[in-house]
Amino acid sequence: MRISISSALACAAALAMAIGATVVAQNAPTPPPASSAASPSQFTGEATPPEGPLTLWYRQPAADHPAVQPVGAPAIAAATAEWVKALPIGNGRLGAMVFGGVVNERLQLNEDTLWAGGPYDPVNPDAHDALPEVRRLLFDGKYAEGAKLIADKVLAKPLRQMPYQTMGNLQLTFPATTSVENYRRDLDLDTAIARVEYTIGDVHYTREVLSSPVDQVIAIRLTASQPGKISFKTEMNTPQRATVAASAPGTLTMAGVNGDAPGVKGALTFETRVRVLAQGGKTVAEGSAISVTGADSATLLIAAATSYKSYKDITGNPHELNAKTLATAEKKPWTAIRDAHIKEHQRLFHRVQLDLGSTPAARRPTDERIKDFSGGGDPQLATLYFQFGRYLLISSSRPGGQPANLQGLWNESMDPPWGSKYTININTEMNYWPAEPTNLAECVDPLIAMVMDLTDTGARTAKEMYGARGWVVHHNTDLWRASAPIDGVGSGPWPTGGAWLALHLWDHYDYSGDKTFLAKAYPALKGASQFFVDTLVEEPKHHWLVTNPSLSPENTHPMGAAVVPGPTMDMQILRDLFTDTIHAAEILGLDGDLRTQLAATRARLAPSQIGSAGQLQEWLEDWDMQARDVHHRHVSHLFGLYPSWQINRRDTPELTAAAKKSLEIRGDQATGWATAWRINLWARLGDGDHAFSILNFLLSPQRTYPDMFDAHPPFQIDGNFGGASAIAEMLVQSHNGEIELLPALPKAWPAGSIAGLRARGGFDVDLSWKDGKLLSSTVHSTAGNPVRLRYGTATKDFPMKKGETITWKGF
Ligand code: FUC
Repeated sequence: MRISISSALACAAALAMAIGATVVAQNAPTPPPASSAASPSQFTGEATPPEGPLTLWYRQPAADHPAVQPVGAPAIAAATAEWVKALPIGNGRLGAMVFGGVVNERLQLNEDTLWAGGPYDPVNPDAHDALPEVRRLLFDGKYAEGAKLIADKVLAKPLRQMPYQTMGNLQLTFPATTSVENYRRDLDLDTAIARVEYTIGDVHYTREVLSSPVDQVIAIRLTASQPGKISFKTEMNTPQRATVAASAPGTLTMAGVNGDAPGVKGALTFETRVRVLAQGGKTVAEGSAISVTGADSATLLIAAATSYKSYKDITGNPHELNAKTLATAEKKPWTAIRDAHIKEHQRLFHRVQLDLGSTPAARRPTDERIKDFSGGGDPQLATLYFQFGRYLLISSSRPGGQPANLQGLWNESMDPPWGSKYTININTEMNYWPAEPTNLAECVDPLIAMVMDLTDTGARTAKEMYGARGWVVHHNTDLWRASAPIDGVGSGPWPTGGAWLALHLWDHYDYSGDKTFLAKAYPALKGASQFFVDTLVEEPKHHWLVTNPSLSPENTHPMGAAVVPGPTMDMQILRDLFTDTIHAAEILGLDGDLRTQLAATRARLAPSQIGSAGQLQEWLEDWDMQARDVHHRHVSHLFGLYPSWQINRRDTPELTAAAKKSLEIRGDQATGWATAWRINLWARLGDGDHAFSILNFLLSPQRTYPDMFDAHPPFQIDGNFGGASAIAEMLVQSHNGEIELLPALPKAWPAGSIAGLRARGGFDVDLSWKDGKLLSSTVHSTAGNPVRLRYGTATKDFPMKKGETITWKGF
């Protein structure tokens, strides 16, 4: 169903009338006021550091904090420079950035289905007939001509996908004050609660903010050390087309429609509703605000929803959903909401404990620690970074919600960088790299659900564009599961995004041994493989089977284009895809003929080749050293080394040496996610010190903002997830029935322990080390597979039963 903007606004107004409110404001699409306005001029005293070691904390509100700019990178906008000092909370679906102002508190709000546009299908109807000629041109080496034909006939219409958008802001205004004492704001990763506390005169104020996965609300609790001291005004604003209305005694409703994007009109409705529940004092709904004066304490509950039900069904009723959510939540006392939230968060968060050692530096404010991390002496900051990555995944990707996008869940813009979408030529996959090894398998559910949707929209694209069976997705997708090639000829015509995503289904099985899940996932693996059985073509020189057209993500080769037949990365992804599909079919006892066919096709894929500089070739031709940017951020051809295992130190030493050479040529420093990928790769090479030296760069102000968000200037969350994955990868690696203990331990972490990691084959792994040597490991089997443990050159085989636990000291 398509709704016009005017009729949607009329609906929103009618809705506001129906609940007894007056429509008083229709927000203009302007940015929210800076939260620094009317800040106290003096911050005195020194707040004590928080007790818990897994806490990010600061001595100033985000707006008063010294300005940040990532060093050695393009400048970011002033609003963004403030936003990356605010602290993220989320329940997988509802997110907020908490700024921690004393006079003006701002919560920038997100709901994970509030994207622009509506259901659409961008396949270019001319693509099918143009593709044979494109293939011929690329096989003939006429790359520029091939690129032009793709641009003219193959790329999607519209050319861009839909962006993820902000819902707006909740603003709380407290009485003006000139001076505060002992200010502190923090984010406790252990409880998933953001806190602000300070003293004005003889009154101590505390604010707690959480996003509950249990009650599906963002909840704010305001308390003071003396009765009658809580006074504030609550308002909302948004750059969306929306109305805000207050109704007595304490409800604020913002209702509207999502944004249009080129070629697709906004078709969703959304509503954000706030209940202000004050204890004592007076609550008044006036204009478009709720004011509370002289209360003892107050709780604010924020519910938000859109009409999105699925990528093809937008008939939800956000008003009814919010009313139901709030009716349940407001019956609960604050402590019940808080306790249930903490319990559910800790169910996931507590599964992994990491200790890399701690020094007095761990008591300092987080922003100061980031400035000094590369000086050494603060190993606990790496622990905090690791657990922050896990916290972000728990907060942005929970069953039933959308997968973590380029900014996870947090975005203040209507038009964020790269649309804050799902870029699947590295970024979305990287978001999920830490999920299985760091024991957050449930967090992968939204990704799996998205892949299932894509088997549907991607089947349409496979048929209409390529006349092929199965399903295909190119380098991006969005809320509407668009799957055609977008953006431009240097990035869009890459057909292997869906195949890479499908590998995550196999991984989900590999870490759990859950055959019921595998049976559900198998059709997606099979469909991904079938698409390539139908579309791979024989290249004329060696008669290898290759993708065509394709590209090595976003890298321009020396022939002046990016498009080519058979880039190395495609071949590596397909080798894994066919292997996993065959394996799954064997386990499930299905599709004997397909297994034989996939094995034969796999044998004819172009191999990974070693070039004249000793490097792993990125393309079929030995072009690497002539490429326009030999330090390019993508290291796509090293997919085989990480995340894949097809190139590894033991089975393929020559290719591993070539991958190392490529990595050396590319260099250590890149943008956020690309830096994180390099750390994972060096961990796979078994070089902990090199991995650690790059971690120093990732965890410096050059790539980490004060709130620990990753700088891909401005911000992209994949570097956080890739960094967390890399730390796990330095401590434990698992593949092919083998678990390697401390494969890349740096000298900087001589003693430590980790508990609760997961390994392939269905194992929980704990281990500790001292003086750089393994002390002991404990491995618990949850699937009953045998395992080989490896430490250095020592190995030992254990024929494990399900439920069995063994310990091994590495000799
Ligand atoms: C890929 C990367 C960019 C950016 C974008 C979202 O295109 O090459 O650096 O991360 O995704």
